[in-house]
Order: sequence, then structure tokens, then C-alpha cells
Amino acid sequence: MKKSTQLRRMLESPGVEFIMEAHNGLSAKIVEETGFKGIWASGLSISAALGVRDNNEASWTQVLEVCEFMSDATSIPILLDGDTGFGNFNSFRRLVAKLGQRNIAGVCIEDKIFPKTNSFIGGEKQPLANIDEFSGKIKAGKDLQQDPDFVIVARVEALIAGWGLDEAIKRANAYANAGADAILIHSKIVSFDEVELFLKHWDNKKPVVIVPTMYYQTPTQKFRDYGVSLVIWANHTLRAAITNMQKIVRQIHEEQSLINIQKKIVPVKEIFRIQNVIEYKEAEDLYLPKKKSYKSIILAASKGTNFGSLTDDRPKAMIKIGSDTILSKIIKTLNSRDIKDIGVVVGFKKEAVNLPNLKYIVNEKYSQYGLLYSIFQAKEAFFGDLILLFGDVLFEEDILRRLMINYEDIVLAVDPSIQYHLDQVKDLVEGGISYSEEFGKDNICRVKNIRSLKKEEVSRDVNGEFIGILKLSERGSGIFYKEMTELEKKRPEVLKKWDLNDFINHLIGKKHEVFLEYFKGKWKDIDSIEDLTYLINLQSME
Ligand code: SPV
Ligand code: MG
Repeated sequence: MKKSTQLRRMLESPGVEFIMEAHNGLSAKIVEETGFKGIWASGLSISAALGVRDNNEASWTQVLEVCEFMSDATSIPILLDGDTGFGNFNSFRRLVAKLGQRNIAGVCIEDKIFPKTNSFIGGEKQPLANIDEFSGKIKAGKDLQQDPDFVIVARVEALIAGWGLDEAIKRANAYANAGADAILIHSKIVSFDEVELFLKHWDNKKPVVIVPTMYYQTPTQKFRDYGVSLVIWANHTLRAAITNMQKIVRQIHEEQSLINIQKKIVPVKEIFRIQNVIEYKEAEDLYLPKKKSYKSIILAASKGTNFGSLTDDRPKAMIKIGSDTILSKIIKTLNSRDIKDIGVVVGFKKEAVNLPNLKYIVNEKYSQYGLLYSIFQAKEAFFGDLILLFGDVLFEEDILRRLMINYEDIVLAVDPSIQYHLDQVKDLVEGGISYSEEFGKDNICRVKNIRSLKKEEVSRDVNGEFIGILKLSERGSGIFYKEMTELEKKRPEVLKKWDLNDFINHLIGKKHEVFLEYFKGKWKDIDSIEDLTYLINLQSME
């Protein structure tokens, strides 16, 4: 739905609606993410954020530019505080034209004289516009607007200027007759009384908009009872920002250190999320020539339990599903993302792993030592971007695609829904946040630990199952290389004993950041004959 139509519906719907102040692209995004259906582009806040006063010190094109950033950054309607329209009827209709071009849903103008002063600063001394002149201004805007749903709100300053209720009603009537879509009745007293009186007399001839900054103690139910259409929370985003900026900046100044404030502010990553950095990565992936060439290491040295005679003469990765082996299916998926440099760590029945175009790395000790030792045999591959995989997991290309554009250095693919069968042991991950389907969440977070657990050992802290696919950036594979070689030198017994989980926890313990990305479904590990039968049946249905 067009933004203008959304705003019009908010005004014309029977209940009360709320819009929240924003003053730049960032605050506009925060307002939208929070769930508000509309934005008040406040003159006070925009000017303050630009470091100037609310006296038309910012030119109207400068305000427009801020508004354009806000509009581009969001999908909900913006009602711009157009002050007095920045001049006469002619200036105002140019503003209306430009707002329409920029997909701003509506504008509010107040019946004061350009250049205005904020209504809360000596409001009673400010001259009001001539009624006919201001009505002509509204009409000029309405005549010019291309989009029939574009909203013009006329703001009555008669109460602020101390002219009383009759003058306010007179003006509201004139502006409604001139074509205003709604009336904003403004007040600077601390009670709702004068606005209430206005609402009683006005009797909803046109939708009414209010700004309860000064009468903030009024319960919202009162606004409902009197049929207010739209409430503007006019400057609270900026005030919240100022509160926190002052507090944090002061503390950094006093302490000459960041140690105590780190936990009080959002991480840098939160900025990236709000900026939608991930979309940029995806676009790079789509439009730039592929310069990053990922390598892959597949761990296929073990025999695999639970497969009976199927693994008498071959490792699990070479079991067939239809005409393909598990391993060749994995390789096809890697190839589909242009990963051609593929190493396979083999051990059990190594001669049975005979697919072309692979680099073979032999782990003779596959039956004695743990998985980390297998990984270490491929240590020469740990440079540049790398995907490390278990050889018994089938997965969709999308998991690879997303991991490859993930900007963190060490990332585990994790499924938030854990499906146990029989008495399996699963690699379960505790993350900083749990999976969310909410809009805007990128489902990437830090890993706290990873443990192999049986079903009965699972605690509430667990957020998902590691699916056996791990992405390393150039830096990430460097960390793996360095830490593995250090273990080999200093704790060779540990290198032989550990599995991948132990090593990941070791990295976390050494303050390396390990992340997870949640993927729901889109993969299948093959742990039993049942898994195999399921996949074979699936394949025969395709
Ligand atoms: C603004 O937010 O800029 C307004 C509302 O115009 S007020 O500050 O209350 O005048
Ligand atoms: Mg204003």
C-alpha cells in the first residue's frame, strides 16, 4: 500500500493511532523496527540534530534532504512537520511537489509567520497567520498534490498564542473548508483541558491530531474517549538519544577509558544490522565478479557406526543414495557455489573414496584419534576462505550462500530445531541470542559453547544443533591454523584427543569470537539406516 494511503487510513480509521518522532535515517529505522505505523519528522528534532534552532535556520531543502533519507530508510509513512510551509502559498506548493516526488506521505503546516519559533518558546507572543492567507496556502497545496492520498494537516496555534477556543474553532473550520485533511490542535498547557474542550466543540468534523508533549500525564484512554485520530509522540526519540549521549560521553570523558561503557551501549554489530549490511553482501555476491574463491575440506575418515554391512568396504561418505554417493552429492552442492578446490580427509577404506578432482589427505590414525586430529591433517588448507564440512551431511546450496556472505570470521551453521531420535548424541550450541523469525533479525550471534549431549542432558540454555558446516574467513582459517599448530607443539596429546567441539570451546576460551548463523531445515545428517531410507525414498519420489 502506498505510504500516503497508509497515513490517510490511520487518520480516517475509527480508533486512535500513534506516530513517533524521528530526525534522521537511523532514528526513522528504529521507529519502524519498533512497530510504529508512522513517523513524525519533527522540525524541532531535525533542526536540533543538525545543530541549529527551530527557527527555520535549516533551509527547507535541507529539511527535505533529511526527510528523503528517512523515507528511503523506511517503509512506513512520514508526516513532515512543514512549519509554516517555508514562505507563502507558492513556497508551500513547491514543498508539496517535492514531498510527493520523495514518497513522503504528508505534511503538517502551522498558522504562524515565517520564520517561525518553536511553539514552546514564548508561544503566546508569536503572531498568527491571517486566516485567509493560510487557507489559501492549504488550497494551493491541495490543488497541486499529484497523489490524491497525500495528506495535508493544518495546525491551529490559536490556543498556544492565547487566543482562546473560539478562535481555534474558527480557524479549524476555515482550514477544513480550504481542504485540510486533518486538524492538529496544539496546546502547551500541562493539562488536557483546553484540547478536550476543543474536541468537544469540534465534534470530529475532520480527524484531529494532537501532540501531548506538555500534557504527557494524560492517560491515553482519554484521547480514545474523545475520538482523537492521531497522537504524535513528538520529540522523545531525540530526547532519549540526548539523555544517553550525555551520559556515555561524560563517562568516557571522565574515565578516559572504554572499559566501563562497553556493556552499556550497543555493539558495533548492531549498527551493521540496522544498516542492513547483509543486503550489501548479498548484492556483492550477485553483481561483482567472484573474486573470493572458497576452498572446502570434507571430513570423511571415519567408518561411521549404525550402518552394518553397508560400511564393510567403504566409509559412510561413500554410501549410495540412488546413483550418487553422499560425498558426490556434497561435492555437487559445493560446485554449485563455485567451490572447486575440495580436499577430503580419508582414513577408513581410503581406496574406496575415488571421486575425481579432489585432493586427498590421509589420516592413518582415524580409529585412534579424535576429529581434531583429522582436521589437523589438512592444516595446509587453512588459509583463505574455507568451508569445513562433515562428510555425512546433505544440505541446500542456500546454507552455503548465506555462510559465504556472513561477515564474521568463524561461523557455525546451527539449526534452532533439534530433532533427536533414538539415543543420539548431538552437538548442541549455546548462543548469545535465540533464533527469531521477527522481521529484521539476521539470526547471527556469538557462540558461548558447544557440547555433545544426549537428549536427557539438554538444558534450556541450548539454542540449536551444529549441523556440521563451518565457515572460516581468511582470518578465521588463520586462527584455526595458529591454534592447531600451537596445540601440536605444546599439548600434542590434546590435539589427538579432542573433537571439534573441544577445539571450538578452546578458541572461545582464548577470546576468539566464534559466531553461529541459524538455519531452519534445509539440511539432513545421515546417522542411521532410517536416515538413509528416508533420503532414498525422497529421491525416488522426485
Ligand atoms: C515539532 O516536533 O517540531 C513540533 C511539535 O512542531 S512542537 O515542538 O510541540 O511544536
Ligand atoms: Mg515543529
